[in-house]
Amino acid sequence: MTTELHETDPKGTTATMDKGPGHNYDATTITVLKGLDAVRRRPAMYIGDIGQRGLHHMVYEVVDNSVDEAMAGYCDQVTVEIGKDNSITVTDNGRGIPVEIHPEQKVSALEVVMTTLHAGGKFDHDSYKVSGGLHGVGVSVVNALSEWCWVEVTREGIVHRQEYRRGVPVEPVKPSGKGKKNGTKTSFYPDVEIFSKIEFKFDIVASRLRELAFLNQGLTIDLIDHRTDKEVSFKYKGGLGAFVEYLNENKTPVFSKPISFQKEKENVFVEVAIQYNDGYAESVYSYVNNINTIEGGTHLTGFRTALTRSINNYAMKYNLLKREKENLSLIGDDSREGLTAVISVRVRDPQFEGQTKTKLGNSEVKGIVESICNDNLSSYFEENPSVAKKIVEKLVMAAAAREAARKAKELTRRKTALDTAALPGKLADCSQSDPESCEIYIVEGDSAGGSAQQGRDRRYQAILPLKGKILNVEKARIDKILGNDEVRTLITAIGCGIREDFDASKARYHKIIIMTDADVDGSHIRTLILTFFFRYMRELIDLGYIYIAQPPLYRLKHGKTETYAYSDDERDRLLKKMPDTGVNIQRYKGLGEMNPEQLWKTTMDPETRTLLQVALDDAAEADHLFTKLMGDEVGPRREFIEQNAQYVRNLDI
Ligand code: 0RA
Repeated sequence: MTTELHETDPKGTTATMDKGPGHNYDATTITVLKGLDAVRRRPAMYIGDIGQRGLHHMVYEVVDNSVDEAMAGYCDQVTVEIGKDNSITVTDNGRGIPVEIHPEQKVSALEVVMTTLHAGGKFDHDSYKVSGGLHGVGVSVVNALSEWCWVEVTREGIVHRQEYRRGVPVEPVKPSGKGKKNGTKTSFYPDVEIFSKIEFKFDIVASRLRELAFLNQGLTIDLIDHRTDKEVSFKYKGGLGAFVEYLNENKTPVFSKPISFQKEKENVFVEVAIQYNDGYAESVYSYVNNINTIEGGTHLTGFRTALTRSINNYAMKYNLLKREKENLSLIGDDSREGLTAVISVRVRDPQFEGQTKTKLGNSEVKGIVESICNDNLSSYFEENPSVAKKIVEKLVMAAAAREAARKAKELTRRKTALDTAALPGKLADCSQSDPESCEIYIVEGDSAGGSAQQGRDRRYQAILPLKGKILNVEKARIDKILGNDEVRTLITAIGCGIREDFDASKARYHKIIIMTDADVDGSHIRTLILTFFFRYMRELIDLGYIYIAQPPLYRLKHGKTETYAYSDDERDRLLKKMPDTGVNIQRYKGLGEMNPEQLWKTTMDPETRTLLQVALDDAAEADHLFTKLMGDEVGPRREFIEQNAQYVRNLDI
């Protein structure tokens, strides 16, 4: 893979110039080529990375343009096809990208859109376009990073077509036939010179399309995978209400239909759906112009303030806050216990801030969202007193439990306040203390813990053995969670606190590696630990600190040579290279079967090990999955290993 294509070519033109016959290379063309060249030199700046994530961003970028057309009210059907060759084709029934000759650039507007950075929104001043964030970089970026690309626009009965090679037009836009329905069809094949591996994952694409269908009520999005003939169609008449029902699918809701409303005020369109369940976790997802704002922002703040306020107001008005003679008042945390909510806003000029540019900064949005939510929630509660009472009842219990939690938390806090003396006895800490170079292995069971402790490099590797299964945090309230020994040990060892005391900068290790057996039990324990991080230390996942160790499944021994296989495929491949007789195959059932040296060599040595980095590009989908996995049904848990694949990035260290 290479990203330094035109390193020796200062103008960035010659390498590609010969590929556009029929074009005169005036100043405009040179500018275009320079732009494309900039994208090809630094692809990660435009699409995030050149791995799996960036590859899938290419699809989202094209789809987003069609969804923009749907948001503008001109399109209700988008089809995404994954070709047998892993090419992508996106078709919509919108107005079609304009094809008229652009007055300044003297070429078709379509060509301008396809070859000029950030040209997408220029024709349409009134729409809610995205600026900043990872999406919205423009389809020209996809074009520049594609080996080939073509677009067919149907307008007024005529199909207009143009083809490109690595972003450079092959010919001017030409009529290529007749067509009845207006629309845009874009097809591309990502460039092997840019991307390390070109293989689209059905589940990853499907998750994003499902999310878009939830966020754009009534829009139909089809996904067809020609590699496997798998097809899905997403269309939700219920919009965000359906999204919340999906997130709560494996939970028990406190009332049956999500509360939902939508309203526009001062050019900000606000849509909200909420439902409480009998659990304790908060699952709130916020979006701005269809982008998941992982770090929240002014829209989320406005929503939270209004939620707490309107519930408190209702409860006070009807005198529902009395409990054992005490007059309680609900704080923000109480009002979000067991809450599942989605809030989506459309803002004309969104300002994104924060580490990952996923935090909405527009200050005017807070007040607008707050007032819309206050009005709608208050009248909903007045009109549905039985639902309102159920909510208050639940939250009053949360407030009472908060007191107990505070006491339990004091305990852990006091312990972390002291230094190493307070570290859990089971922790075999490393001798260095710079978090960036330190790692902690969370190991299932004492015997594997012993091997890991002997096999490790004690300078920078710490070992924490956990006994059996840790508490399922999905099913317990915070006071009980903090009462659990294994969980407390984990919190103290990592050192960054949880929830409102959480401070990622206090993490004592920047690699937190989960090492469990390669069997069903092991995967269950791994899921329990991941669920804990997901619910209580999410930022560590976002920062890329959480990893999964990959112990080998087999040892192949022939004479004195030992090799290890990490999958059935690898075992078969290795076996083919070995003599037919005298090969001893050992299947590892648990980490405990390896001696310290073997464990080091196969799983812990940074020179040779493979770690999977846990990545949550799609937190809502992960939430749905975790709930499903940790719920009462056993079936879904079995599929875990397979499904889990989409939440990890392969990382060879
Ligand atoms: C701006 C103006 C018009 C259409 C579009 C953008 C448009 C862009 C894309 C990208 C993918 N699909 C799309 N569909 C439409 C139309 C202006 C007009 O017809 O007056």
